[in-house]
Amino acid sequence: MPLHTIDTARLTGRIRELGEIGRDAQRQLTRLAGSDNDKAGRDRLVAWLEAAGLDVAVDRIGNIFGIWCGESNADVEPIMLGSHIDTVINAGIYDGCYGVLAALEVIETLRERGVAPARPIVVAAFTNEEGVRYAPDMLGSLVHVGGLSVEAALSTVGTDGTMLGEELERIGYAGDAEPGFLKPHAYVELHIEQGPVLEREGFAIGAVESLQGISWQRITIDGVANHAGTTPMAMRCDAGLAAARIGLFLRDHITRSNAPSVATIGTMRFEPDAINVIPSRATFTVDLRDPDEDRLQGLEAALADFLLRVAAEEGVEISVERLARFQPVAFDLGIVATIEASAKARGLKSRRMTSGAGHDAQMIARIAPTAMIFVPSRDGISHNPREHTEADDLVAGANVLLDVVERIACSGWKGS
Ligand code: HGY
Ligand code: MN
Ligand code: MN
Repeated sequence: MPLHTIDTARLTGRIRELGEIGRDAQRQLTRLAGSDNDKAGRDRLVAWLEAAGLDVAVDRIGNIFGIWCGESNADVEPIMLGSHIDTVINAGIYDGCYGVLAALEVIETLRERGVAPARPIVVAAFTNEEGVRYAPDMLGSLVHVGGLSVEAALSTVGTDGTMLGEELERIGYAGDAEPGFLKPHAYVELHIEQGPVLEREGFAIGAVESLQGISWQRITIDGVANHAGTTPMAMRCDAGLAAARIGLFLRDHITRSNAPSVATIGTMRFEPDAINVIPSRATFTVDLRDPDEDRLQGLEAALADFLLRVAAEEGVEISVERLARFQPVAFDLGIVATIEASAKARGLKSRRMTSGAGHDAQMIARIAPTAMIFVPSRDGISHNPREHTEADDLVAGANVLLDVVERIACSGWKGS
């Protein structure tokens, strides 16, 4: 099979161009799901998909699909590629976008090389993968696989009080296709690693065989506002101090357990939020992850026990709201082996690995053979404007995706 190669300038040019959409006066890039910036990014992607001659469909949760049937039978289950183009706050330009644009690049390259796949090939851009404005994350792909009803998803209220369904209507991406209307024969997602492993160990390609479990909670602590100067420490019901103890507990508990678990308090809000008032309320989120489901449950249980202890010791009330909970996922080892074979044929060093980040692939794995391809992240940085992957690595990953698609789409591959 000839080793085709994608068009480097077209792929890297589009990544840069999409990366310019949604920047503020300080050049910070933010395209939260359902926002005007998200619309602008979506519009640009749809224009590229249409210019490439793909049929574009949008479903009721706003998932965008670019469909290339070629000479294949439109009723045959497609190969689905893709990721997301919504971002976190003050984001980099590669997270998600690289996978969607590389998927489009693969289709255009196959067509330019006159390859006639036996199956349709679909580019998917799933809604609200990041989950920053609306929880849970991977919302669009979760609805696609039937893990959440589209009605429940559309009525999700965001951190800003908006409703996802209304925002999708407002930006013109409340589509009419029924979620899940496309059941893939296989799904392959190309993504930056967003961690330090590939760069540190000198690998060009990650053949991702699994993805860790995720637990998101919002914790609200109610104490008693009081004077910062007159209230003796022993008399305080300090919601802020209780929150600080919980952060320290998580770090120390994980350090002691010597496990690969991770815990993040990414958002924190005090009320009344005044320098000389003991906080009456602290509201914050806890993101827990672990590749092992039992260990993740153990971590959740240890946190729940500590919340009871802190409530009693600090004289505060604590309530917890579940925002997301996804178990670890194992990917299709047949596709993983195809990724490794492509890397080898191209002289690229690859290693198997698990994903620390959540991805749409972890949802699609529920309905089809699925795997991921990673490329290195410089300094292991992501969810940060310093996020960067070298062009050679971007091209290498896209070429491996090209090979895997050709192998699956043109060879009657049946999965492992
Ligand atoms: O949270 C995650 O891992 C992903 O970026 N949504
Ligand atoms: Mn991502
Ligand atoms: Mn992300």
